[in-house]
Amino acid sequence: MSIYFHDIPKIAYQGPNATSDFAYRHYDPDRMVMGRRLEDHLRFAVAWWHGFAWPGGDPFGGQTFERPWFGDTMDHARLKADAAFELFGILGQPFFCFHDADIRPEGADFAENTARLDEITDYIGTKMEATGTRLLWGTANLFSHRRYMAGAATNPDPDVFAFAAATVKSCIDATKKLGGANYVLWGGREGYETLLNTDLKRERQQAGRFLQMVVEYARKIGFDGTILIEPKPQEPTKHQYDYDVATVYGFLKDFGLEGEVKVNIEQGHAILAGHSFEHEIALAAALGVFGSIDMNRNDYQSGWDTDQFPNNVPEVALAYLEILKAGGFTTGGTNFDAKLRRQSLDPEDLVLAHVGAMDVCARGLMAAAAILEDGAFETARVARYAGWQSSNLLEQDLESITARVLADGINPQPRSGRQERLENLLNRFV
Ligand code: XLS
Ligand code: NI
Ligand code: NI
Repeated sequence: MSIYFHDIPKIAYQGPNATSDFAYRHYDPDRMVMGRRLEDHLRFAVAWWHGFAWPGGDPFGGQTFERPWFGDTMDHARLKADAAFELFGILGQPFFCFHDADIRPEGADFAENTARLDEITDYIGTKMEATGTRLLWGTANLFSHRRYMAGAATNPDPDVFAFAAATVKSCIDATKKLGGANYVLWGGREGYETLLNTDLKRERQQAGRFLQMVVEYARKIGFDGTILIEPKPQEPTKHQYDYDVATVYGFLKDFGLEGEVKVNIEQGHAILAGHSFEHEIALAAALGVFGSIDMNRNDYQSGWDTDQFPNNVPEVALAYLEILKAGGFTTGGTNFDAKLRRQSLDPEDLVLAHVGAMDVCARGLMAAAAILEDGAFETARVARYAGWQSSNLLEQDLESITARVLADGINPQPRSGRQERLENLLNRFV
């Protein structure tokens, strides 16, 4: 029986000339690309929070969406889960992601929160078994409730640290119970508004010890998914400690966690940090910490984390190019941490947002694969660094190098970087 998405058909691949809105034009899950099914390359996930919990508010006005599951009882939570799995059945994407606060109503205290989380994850688990939809990652919402306004792990009040730690434990338990492939930590309130009231050094220590506890517990209970930090420079906090991939890597090194924790990189967060998405992915891959992505873009005029569905194939292609170069996803995937615009009231808006996004990503990934299979960029890159192939400079020191510069009369001649040629070449693929 349909809960919400009445009359919307299951979406199937119909090819680029399909006439219906309710069709995939490019996302053919079974298509083989570089030896792997497209579905297994992309590993799409629907985000519970934007799709089912977000009411359509903005700073100037409240709820615009009217969903039958909005309310704070467990009956509402079950209805929400029913609607979510109805959407998953329509889209046929393999994964979803959730925060504890998305799937259960807030209780009076930690014990009630945990009991409700247990109850609703039993319910969701049954639906997962019946449908085959899997959990890409679970996470704890440590930023919405007022108790977290001054941070969770980095709070000046140790009771808040304790409540957050217990909550994360309950969410790792729930993620393990549902067979989650990853567990994510995003620290929206882990930062500060003003140094006038902040002990930055202490807060950083608290965050480091908190993450060590998370890793210790996950390993102890045999959670075999990947633990991921999601970097973001600001919003909601003015300055967040997990600024970008480079900052997170330094933090992981500092607390001995670089072999234990990877990153979940979000397109919009990369832009907020002054980077491109592909830069963040390439850096994470180079440092051995690439894990997963949140594929949602910002509005480039407002310059804020507007969480829009992707709609730009060339942009997306560059991201998947770096992912494929890094060997593709292992436990990670493509999570649409993206919400509708607040005027998009209808059930079909939610369906079509995902359909378009999945098609854009499929085109991007196939373009990236074609670029790699063609090999022209790799040939150009190898040629650019060719001089290093026969060089032992990095084993020398400043004095021996100086002697060689003098003896050999080394006098370097600049060569073109050929950027425009490569940009033209790229446009043949996207
Ligand atoms: C917010 C983040 C958040 C995380 C999960 O900007 O993107 O949605 O992905 O807590
Ligand atoms: Ni975000
Ligand atoms: Ni995100």
